[in-house]
Amino acid sequence: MAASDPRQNLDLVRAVERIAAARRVAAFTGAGVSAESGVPTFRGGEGLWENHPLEEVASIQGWRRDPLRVWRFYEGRRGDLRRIRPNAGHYALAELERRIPEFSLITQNVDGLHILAGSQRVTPLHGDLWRVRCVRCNYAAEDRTHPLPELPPACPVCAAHLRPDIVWFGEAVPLYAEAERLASGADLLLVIGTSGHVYPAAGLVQAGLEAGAFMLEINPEQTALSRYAHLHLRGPSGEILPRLLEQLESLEGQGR
Ligand code: BJW
Ligand code: ZN
Repeated sequence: MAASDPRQNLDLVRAVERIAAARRVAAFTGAGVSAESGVPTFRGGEGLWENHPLEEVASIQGWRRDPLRVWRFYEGRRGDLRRIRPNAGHYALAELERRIPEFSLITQNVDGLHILAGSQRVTPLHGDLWRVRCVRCNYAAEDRTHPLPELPPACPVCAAHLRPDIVWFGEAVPLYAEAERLASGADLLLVIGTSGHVYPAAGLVQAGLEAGAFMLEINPEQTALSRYAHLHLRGPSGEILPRLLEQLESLEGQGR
């Protein structure tokens, strides 16, 4: 987003005014928000899945077929993540949460970067790369050990396999009802860095719109959700979100 483009600057001002006027804001993020931290997105040129067929490493069928292969894939992801830090977009969202009393963040990302940046009200819709859970009993825990001493790891309670605590294709999304409550209670929905291809997550946008929310999309590309956006700020979230925050601060400084 070029700083000198007058139409885009006008859109930025409109977006800031919406944020300043909103009572309840729900941000809905996807892989794009972490792209500038160096986390590959799922779809498109450098898509994460190019070397790993999606259905083999992120589906319950793939897990049943070959748990070791799935764990090797997730160990690679966990290893990469140890070197990765939140970017300016994550920090701007954490700051927005501090400024807006009713602000919630629903993320499809499993990288934990929103929490690391300081966001507190986070609903991790598709799970968490740093959590494991037992396939047999109720054991579930955070485990940041890397590399894990054995793959697949064994449950300390019942010795069955532990799996990554991630929502795979074909699995129910346990936090969906909570996320839907947040999206449909918002008067402003920020949709950031998601292609909108994966359901039921993308259905949150519909839920928010049906309840009357204004939808602001931040994405360098057109997406499956763009046609529902009232306003689309086209550009990387690591640049746009800090600019929104900066302008919000100056608007508040003017006593508005
Ligand atoms: C930037 C940027 C920058 C780039 N700044 N932006 C047919 C139709 C509809 C649905 C289905 C169907 N067939 C099957 C389904 C269901 C299926 C589904 O949706 N499939 C579709 C792919 C077709 N969904 C499921 O299976 C879900 N469960 C379910 O439906 O359960 C039913 C059930 C009920 C009861 C009992 C049992 C079952 C579960 C879905 C789980 C998804 N999990 C994954 C992988 C696990 C996580 C992991 O290992 O990492 O989650 S899939 C993957 O996609 C990941 C993501 O969270 C998710 C969304 O991707 P996201 O975030 O949108 O990333 P990208 O790469 O797609 O987009 C990146 C965007 O960023 C782009 O727009 C870029 O332009 C942008 N960008 N740089 C801002 N700097
Ligand atoms: Zn167990």
